[in-house]
Amino acid sequence: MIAPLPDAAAARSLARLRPAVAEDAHRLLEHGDAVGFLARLDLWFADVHVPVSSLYGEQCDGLVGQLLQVALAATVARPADLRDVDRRREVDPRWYQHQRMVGYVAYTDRFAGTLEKLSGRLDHLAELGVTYLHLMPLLKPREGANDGGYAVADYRAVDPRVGTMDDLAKLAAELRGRDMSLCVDLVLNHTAREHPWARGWLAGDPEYADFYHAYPDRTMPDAYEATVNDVFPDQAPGSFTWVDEAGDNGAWVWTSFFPYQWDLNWDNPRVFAAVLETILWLANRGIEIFRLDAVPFMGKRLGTSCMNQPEVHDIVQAMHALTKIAAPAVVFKAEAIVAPDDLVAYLGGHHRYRPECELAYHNQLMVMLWSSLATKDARLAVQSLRRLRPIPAETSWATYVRCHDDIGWAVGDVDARAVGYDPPAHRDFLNAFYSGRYPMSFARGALFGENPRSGDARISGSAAALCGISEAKERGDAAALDAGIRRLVLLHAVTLGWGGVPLLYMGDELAQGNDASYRADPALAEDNRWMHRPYFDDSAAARRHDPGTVEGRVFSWFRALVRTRAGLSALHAAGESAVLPTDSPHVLAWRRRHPRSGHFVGLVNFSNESTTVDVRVLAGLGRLDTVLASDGPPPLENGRLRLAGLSFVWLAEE
Ligand code: OTU
Repeated sequence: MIAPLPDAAAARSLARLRPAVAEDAHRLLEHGDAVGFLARLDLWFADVHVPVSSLYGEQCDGLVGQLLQVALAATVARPADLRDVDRRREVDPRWYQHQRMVGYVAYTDRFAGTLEKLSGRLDHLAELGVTYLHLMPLLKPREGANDGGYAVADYRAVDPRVGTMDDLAKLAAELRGRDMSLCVDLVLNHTAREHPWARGWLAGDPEYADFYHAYPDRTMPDAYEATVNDVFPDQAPGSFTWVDEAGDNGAWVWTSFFPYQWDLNWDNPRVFAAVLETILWLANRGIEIFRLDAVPFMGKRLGTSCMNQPEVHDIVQAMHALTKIAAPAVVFKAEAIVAPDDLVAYLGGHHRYRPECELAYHNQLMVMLWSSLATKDARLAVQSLRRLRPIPAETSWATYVRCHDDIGWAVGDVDARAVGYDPPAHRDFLNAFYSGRYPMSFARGALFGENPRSGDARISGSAAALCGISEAKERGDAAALDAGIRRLVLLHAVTLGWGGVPLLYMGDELAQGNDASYRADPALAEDNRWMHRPYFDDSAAARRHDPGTVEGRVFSWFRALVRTRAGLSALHAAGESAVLPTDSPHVLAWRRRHPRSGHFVGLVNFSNESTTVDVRVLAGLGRLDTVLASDGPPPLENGRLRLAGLSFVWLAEE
């Protein structure tokens, strides 16, 4: 006998569950809202049922029914203004793909002091053309060291140092009034050890039984650690922490990150339900985009890296579908900083499309940009980006140059070898280069997370410091400063021209350098990622319109890139990006097209020297005009386009 298709099982489960849900929906919601809720239930049900049954067993009607009750309760509690956003997003469900989308990423305290004061910064964002504000972790963290807020002690309260939950809801409403969406971090992989779930688990409260992974002795931890990567080998070696109060005689608790961050046990359906309630509660405060932190770590399987396991995708798919049923305006962004072959799955790109996150960080593009800048050579970028699988048409990359984390050199061995690099040697070179140890390096970064056993390390440092701007300022070298600014602009010309949602990292629009002040704070001093998490520099911002200053030059380029991008329909995320092979090793060229647009072509030259490419690279792409370029339209010489050193060109079919 052939087993029935999972979708058939889902259809039968829906038939069983629907009448009761429909009755409740009509009782609790106004007619129109109930009709909408049930339509979404029908649309998304299989995307709930299939992953939930693979996670928690085929007999999951009871659990699914309970999760639907959570979704319905959240819809009932959803404020009227957010239901209006739902209606708008249901009419335009791909809103996050529009070329006008531009994100800005900031720490509330470092950007503005408090949530209340952040209102005063919205003009700055509007001036930049920002439509999406990602505020770094702001839910109430544990006291003391808290990994930049990624150790949450209470998901339903805001860090008192920046404000209250009411302040957050107020800010979200103000942002909506300006057509900006609020994005907030949601840490799903772990809670702080001070979180009530952890306290309840320690106290033996049956409600929280099995909320965390715990082992009485080293047998299982050792078995897992044989294949698990150490995330913070120097600051927090190992992936387990001995907790005296756990169980009868103490236990080893799974802590992938710092010892005070306890990994949740997602094998437990009550963890799933508790997190779902949390997400929907926060969505009802006005958060439109959830950045799902550290998702790859949520599934544990012996003998694997315990990253990117199939369970992770089941969890996120089910969570996503339930969120869509309750609060259709909400979208998910995956923070999965993983190898290129594992990345596309977070956007639902499996053997079949299974909706998962609408957005995911384009870590590979980011890494390739920095690698190309150091080598002045684009061949590795061309090789790896060409090999990346296309993403589902409903989804979108979040492109970025810098973020709050270190840069880990996710360079695929296959790709590195294909262009003649020895993979470990290339990673060593990048570390030496960006930490400024390499002779003649223009970079002023620092090594992060050095692993004495494997020799691996990553890089900290602000974009301006890594691009050579800081070093040029130190030496007072005007030509080097020019080059540094050109590098910073060139990198952003790629992220803003790639299609998808570009994320600008606070301070980069003003070329802010490293900030050493963290060293004076004992809770931060050990973690040099704080060097690239500066305070917003008001004096630098005051110079942003002065073309004679670094800030003025950088800021005006950022604005030009954003403004030009907003008018280019080829940059709508639903189109595809394809890397174009050129005959200059220094050039990265890519083409975009949307079914309703002409072509767009971007070209960047990573070399300080000018270079030429055969103009036939543009053959068949229509009549392309320069819409923005660092040095004006590229001259044509004997059938070759000349690109100035460290230049970018955006071409579009008018
Ligand atoms: C994330 O990063 C956050 O961005 C970090 O700031 C946190 O410290 C961490 O989670 C813990 O909450 O390993 O080096 O594939 O790369 O989740 C940073 C995803 C990290 C991981 C990522 C993690």
